[in-house]
Amino acid sequence: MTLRKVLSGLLKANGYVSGGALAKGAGVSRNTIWKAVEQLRADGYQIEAAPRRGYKLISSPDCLRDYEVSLHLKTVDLGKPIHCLDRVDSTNQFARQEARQGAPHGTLVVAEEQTAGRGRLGRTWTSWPGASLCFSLVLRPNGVAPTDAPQLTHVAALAVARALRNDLGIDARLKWPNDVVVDGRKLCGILVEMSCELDLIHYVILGIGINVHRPSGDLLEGGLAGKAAVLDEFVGAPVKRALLLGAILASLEQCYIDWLNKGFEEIRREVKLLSSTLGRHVEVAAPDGPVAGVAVDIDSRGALVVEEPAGEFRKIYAGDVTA
Ligand code: BT5
Repeated sequence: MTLRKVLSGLLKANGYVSGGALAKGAGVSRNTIWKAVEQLRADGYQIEAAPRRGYKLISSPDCLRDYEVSLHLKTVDLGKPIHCLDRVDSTNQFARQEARQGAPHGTLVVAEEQTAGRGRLGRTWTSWPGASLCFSLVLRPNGVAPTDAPQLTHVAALAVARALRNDLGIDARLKWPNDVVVDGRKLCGILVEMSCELDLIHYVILGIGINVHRPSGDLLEGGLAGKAAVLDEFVGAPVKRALLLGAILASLEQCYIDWLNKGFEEIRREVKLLSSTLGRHVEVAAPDGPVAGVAVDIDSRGALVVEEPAGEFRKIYAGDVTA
């Protein structure tokens, strides 16, 4: 808490701020401020100290520590509480354990490194320590029917795309059902998992993985070469992951509340506008066999509607699209 308050004081000052003023703002002693500054320096913050002028923040590292993440939260529920982990098998797995033990709606789990990041259907999500943003949220959508929960994938994808478009000016598009793509390459994957009874959702775990920096070495080669996008390369400068996380959570909270209050229709309309799938000839690996045709719609339940060459319309609720 002290670190957060000191960092916040340094950021607000936008220049030098005295130790006395920081101490007053944080409600602690000047000695505690001195220790907090030393801790922040050890964590990679560059802080200048000058006699009679105080402290000045010169630069911040791209870190995902809880005090840095919480500083950029603009949400009411999402991100409260926060678990920032150095290393975990999968943030979705960790969040699920938390949810089972009663973690509240909005609980955020973010990790610097995932050792067993998951995609859908047992696939792997690859991430790189220091270069990726991987996080999961515990959601408790009270009153929503389990059959409507798959819409959350679209809600989340739209929220990520909106944040990237509005805050970073990136032409982010949505590839049905769970990818955010830029220039046809996958920048972000979304994994929605749910625990429910026939007519009651216990909780939903929403996991989001984003490639932010290009990993060092040849780590993006092999299977992901040419298929994965890296955010920095579209922004033209290194993106701070804590800031990005704050922007995505704000956007997500807005989309989520709209979805709860107004239903799926408005979200669906915007998803369709940003879709990179609609209007194209696609091949879909659907659970009951391959389907090929033109993707013509996303229906009121989030299913992809494909018009086959014979003129028949097929609704696909889950699958992988190759365009
Ligand atoms: C997804 O699955 O795209 C869901 C990814 C969700 C990852 C987040 S990270 C935080 C949370 N914790 C987890 O354990 N998971 C979530 P799917 O549509 O099945 O896509 C998986 C496929 O995407 C893989 O088979 C690869 O082809 C490709 N892929 C894997 N890593 C990638 C990356 N970093 N960038 C682009 N594509 C990737």
